[in-house]
Amino acid sequence: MYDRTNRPDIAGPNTPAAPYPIFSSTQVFAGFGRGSSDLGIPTANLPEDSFNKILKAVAGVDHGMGIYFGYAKIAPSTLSEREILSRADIEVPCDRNVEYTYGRNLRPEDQQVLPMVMSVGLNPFYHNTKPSAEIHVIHKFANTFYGADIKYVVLGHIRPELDYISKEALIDDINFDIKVALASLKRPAYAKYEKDDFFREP
Ligand code: RBF
Ligand code: MG
Repeated sequence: MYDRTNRPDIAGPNTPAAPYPIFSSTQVFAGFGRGSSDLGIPTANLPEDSFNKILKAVAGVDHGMGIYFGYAKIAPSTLSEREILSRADIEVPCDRNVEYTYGRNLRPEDQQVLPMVMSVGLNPFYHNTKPSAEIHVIHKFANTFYGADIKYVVLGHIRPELDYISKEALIDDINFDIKVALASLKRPAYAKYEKDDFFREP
């Protein structure tokens, strides 16, 4: 049983080991909006194939649904408006009013390679019926960026996905995940991915 009251400050070995690094490129779409409004921790929601890709990559080696860390880079969409609109899995139907800006108002500082924590699973606290993959980029963005491009590299696993007795307990654990991610990424064999060719302009 995972003990959330006695968590290590750092995750994984000193050098990323298989199946890491896991590289991926996709687009950001709108979720329920709970990350920002309910938790104060906004997440970039990814299409369902991103969830499948991570679970497949960690199958048999790691822990499946859970919390991961690495680096991410957000950029204005390179797709044409028509291509974006044809991707039904990016603009999921949701009842709230969401503005798709496709990352057009991202500032230069928002487009750097930034540390991230990633949640892959069913969000048991919210009783989601569909699995999801979402990334919280550890950075203060000025605007939302629905429809933007996102590139990310997953470098390790932090903990399994948990259910919680309160929202505050979930927020505490996410804040601890952020600390663990930052400490884990300080190690040179992890930090070097910030400069990886994968993140260079095409
Ligand atoms: N949801 C859960 O139900 N259980 C978790 O253990 C959990 N851990 C998370 C860890 C991180 C780093 C992040 C960014 C999210 C986590 N969530 C978890 C997902 C959270 O419920 C979700 O981001 C919001 O519901 C918005 O979609
Ligand atoms: Mg979200």
